[in-house]
Amino acid sequence: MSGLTLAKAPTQEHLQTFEHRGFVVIDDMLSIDELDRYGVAVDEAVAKRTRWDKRKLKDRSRYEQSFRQCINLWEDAPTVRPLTFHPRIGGVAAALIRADAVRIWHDQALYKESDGRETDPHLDHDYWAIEEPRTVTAWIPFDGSTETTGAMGYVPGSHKFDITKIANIFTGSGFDLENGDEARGVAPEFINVPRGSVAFHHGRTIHLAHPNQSDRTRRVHTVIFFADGCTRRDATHPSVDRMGVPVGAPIRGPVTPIAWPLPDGRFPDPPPLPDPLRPGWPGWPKTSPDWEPNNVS
Ligand SMILES: O=C(O)CCC(=O)C(=O)O
Repeated sequence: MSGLTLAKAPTQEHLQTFEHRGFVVIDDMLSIDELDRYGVAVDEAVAKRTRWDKRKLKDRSRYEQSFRQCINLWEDAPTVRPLTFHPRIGGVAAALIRADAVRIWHDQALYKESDGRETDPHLDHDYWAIEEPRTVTAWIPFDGSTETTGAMGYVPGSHKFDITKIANIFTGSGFDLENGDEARGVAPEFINVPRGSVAFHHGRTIHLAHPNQSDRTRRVHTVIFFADGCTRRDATHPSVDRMGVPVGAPIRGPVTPIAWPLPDGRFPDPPPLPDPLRPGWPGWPKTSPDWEPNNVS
């Protein structure tokens, strides 16, 4: 931690950086005590969700070799809830996308194990069923991140590139930053995030991550926020399908509750489990082995 007091609001410089570059790292967001506590909470939640999966890294799909992905841990892990709905993080997210209130699209742990491969270049917004590009992800590394543990890289300004091509990292390898034109020839900037800091990226910013060449898992929790009032795009995604939100309607309901400001200062209650259950989502593991690879981010 670089400061004595925890950050409460983004500075003008943070806001401008996010506006122009599509990502910003904000220091001193979480105390050592919080990192320790929430780190254990997410470790336990990930272990519980993935206890069925005895496959070695090399036997998983290419996508799954980038990280273990567990979505909406806040729903089945009450100890994770205070992190997902942390007012300091939600408040910063709202300020960055200039929203009076933000909802969560979903949270997710992204645990890149030792030898985990790189995260392929992509932008998130096209994977979601949100019409308006008023979205931001908080990327929270419990141990910080370095070049060797799987640091994130961002293409500065790419949130304004109006990219129409969709990067499929679930079955393919994402954008080709060297030969493709999506990144407009702009090289990604890789960022080491100090412990206690949080990296925020816009939903349309191209990003990727290095492989994990260390002998420890890169333990990261992320929360995706969107401005309250955003509407459903004509696309399928559990976050809206579970609530039956019609196309064009505001995305409001118990799967995507208000994260900031918290109504009455209370954490939201979890919604009913998804039906059917699916890998990586609340209620998993399924007992039968007929799982399918995750195909949502
Ligand atoms: O943590 C990673 O390796 C990738 C993160 C990512 O793609 C995201 O948070 O949108």
